[in-house]
Amino acid sequence: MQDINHEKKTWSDMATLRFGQHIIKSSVVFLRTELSFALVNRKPVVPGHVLVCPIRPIERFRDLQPDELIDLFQTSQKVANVVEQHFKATSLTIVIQDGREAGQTVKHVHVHVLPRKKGDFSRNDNVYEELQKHDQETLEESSHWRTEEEMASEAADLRKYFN
Ligand code: AMW
Repeated sequence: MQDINHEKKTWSDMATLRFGQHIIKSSVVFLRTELSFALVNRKPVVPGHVLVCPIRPIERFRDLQPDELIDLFQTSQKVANVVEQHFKATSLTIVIQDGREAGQTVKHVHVHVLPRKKGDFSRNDNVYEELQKHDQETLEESSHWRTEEEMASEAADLRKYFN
């Protein structure tokens, strides 16, 4: 039988983090717990659009163990409060695209947290269309990504809320 606890411990001990196929630099990670981490987005749909992931690089929501699920949602709640405050928003969109047909492109469970403001989209639910579109392969050119410096600077600002 697979030793999930051993596997979780191994992942949480790792110095670098994986986000699906991506290796994530610690400079863009602003919160790390025993089982989860939060990073800034290279192509945010709105300012402050961040991602919260389990450390274990599992693909689907159903693959989360109960303690990973609890940690992921507790971490997402803390992160949501911080980005709402930091980006002077008044609401939040909190989304998981679970599987390819739901728009998931990175095969690693992640919670999208988006600070929302009055009038940020001409039609409120357009946010979902933007989420679906923003990282499609045809649009995924590195020229559209934020620079590492910009991402690291935002992560440093957000990290201060958790010290
Ligand atoms: W999915 O469409 O899989 O629900 O969302 C993937 C998200 O991850 C997108 O918001 C995309 O911009 C973001 N993203 C992809 N690769 C990276 C990366 N290397 N660093 C930061 N954000 C990333």
